[in-house]
Amino acid sequence: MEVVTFGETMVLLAPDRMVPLEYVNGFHKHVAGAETNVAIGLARMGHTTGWFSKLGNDPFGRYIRQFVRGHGVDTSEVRVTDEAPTGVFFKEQISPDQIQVYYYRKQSAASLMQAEELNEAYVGGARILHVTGITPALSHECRRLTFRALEAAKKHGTTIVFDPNIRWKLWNREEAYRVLNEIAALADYVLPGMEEGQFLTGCSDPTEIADRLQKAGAGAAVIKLGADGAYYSNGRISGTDPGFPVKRLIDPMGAGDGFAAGFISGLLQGEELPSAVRRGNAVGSIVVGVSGDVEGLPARGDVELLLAGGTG
Ligand code: CKP
Ligand code: MG
Repeated sequence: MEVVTFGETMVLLAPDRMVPLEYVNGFHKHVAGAETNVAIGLARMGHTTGWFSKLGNDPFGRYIRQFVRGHGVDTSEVRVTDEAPTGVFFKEQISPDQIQVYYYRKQSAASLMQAEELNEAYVGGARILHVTGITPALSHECRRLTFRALEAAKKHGTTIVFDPNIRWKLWNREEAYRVLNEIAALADYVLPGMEEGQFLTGCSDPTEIADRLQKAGAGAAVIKLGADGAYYSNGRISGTDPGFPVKRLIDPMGAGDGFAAGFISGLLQGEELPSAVRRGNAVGSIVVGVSGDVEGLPARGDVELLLAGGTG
């Protein structure tokens, strides 16, 4: 397997109209989870990926597994439990960039993942382990599982890519600060958004944020700047990739995961930091033009076209 990732994937119920949620009558069912967004994105670009989690023994759990597996992601390490239901969440979108989410995921099946259940060989056998800051926020055990997975990656020489993906609805600031910084220090690549970088380091400038993260132990830092692209540094090379103009902003959710998928795809192809970042920006800019988290993830050819200066 080239990439392994793990975390909670839920059914997303997205309203059929851009009005406050209390006025919505119809919803569309989607599958969403930062980690499966990345795994599916990578699979679509031709990479081998695996995702593990815990799903409820219910229709949504079966739907998620079939959906993820249907996109070519290995789900052999996914567990099923009778103890809790599969998590769901609702999206409220009043305008293209005004989005709120409402989670129904407390004590969900995924939050019952156990550190002891980790298949170390599965993580150690991958070239890259993708980790997000959502998983350690789910429960105490999920936090232990996250650190166990990081340990397994370290032990087997698996490269760690970390997206902090801070979700304020899931934990308090002190805990988030401590745990996410601890993970960042273990990672080969840290991919925060600007606000996340500011929170983690207390610095306001992308160059300072990247510096701080590296001084604390991270191999390289890539600070995502939204429409302005991304700043990157590994201590040897640094710079800003300006990104790609977005023709149609339909749904910014999943953009960060698209970036991660493109970036990881670049690393797997042996690209240097600047090209991998450019590939991340290319995928991110394509994803925001389509509604849904995974629906807009491009095939390899579409990314190459955009990188070559075509329309993407
Ligand atoms: O940072 P992004 O907009 O790329 O992440 C969106 C995902 O996993 C979404 O799919 C949702 O399920 C989540 O983040 C989450 O748990 O908030
Ligand atoms: Mg994100």
